[in-house]
Amino acid sequence: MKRYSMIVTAVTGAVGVFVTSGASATIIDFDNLADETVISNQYPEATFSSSAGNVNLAILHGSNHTPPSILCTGPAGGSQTCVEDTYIDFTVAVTDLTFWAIQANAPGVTAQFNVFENDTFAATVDLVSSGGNPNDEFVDLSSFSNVTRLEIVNILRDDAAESGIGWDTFTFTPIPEPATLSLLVLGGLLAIRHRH
Ligand SMILES: [Ca+2]
Ligand SMILES: [Ca+2]
Repeated sequence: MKRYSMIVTAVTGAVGVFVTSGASATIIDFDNLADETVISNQYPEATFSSSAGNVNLAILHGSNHTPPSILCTGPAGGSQTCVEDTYIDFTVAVTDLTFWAIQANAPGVTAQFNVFENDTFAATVDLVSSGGNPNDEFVDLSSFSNVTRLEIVNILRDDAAESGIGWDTFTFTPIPEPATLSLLVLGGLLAIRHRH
């Protein structure tokens, strides 16, 4: 009896730590990166990539949301254009995903988001911009759960009306991993056994 009690205490204690850390929101704002740094694997929660020959860059922009840096894309080794794809692979599936589209100046659908849940394509969501200058748009993908990948694609290529779109302040909550949930179940079983 005494041993079970100790195990239950240890297991529930560990689960408590995991659940607490898993439930808190993560914010990736690029503000710790020097101007024109290639964004790839600097953040343990997510890996950034782009289409062949292109990269994601942290650039100084004076973001209204988390200044001073935003994410902007462009050809590897070249200057930023902010019209290439951004792919984000989350280390642990996430929920409550939101972020900002920076300087979405042209009205209408000016980019699209391919959302993957549990490594499977779930839906394409349009960025519908109200347009104007300046104009940032809040992107709310919190209706999706277990998001493992986000693709930002089809950014409007119109130098006069749009001139690219940047991205900033990716906010999300990692979902506790299956190993943690197993611990939770184990803790529950031990607790039941303990009561008997
Ligand atoms: Ca920022
Ligand atoms: Ca723009």
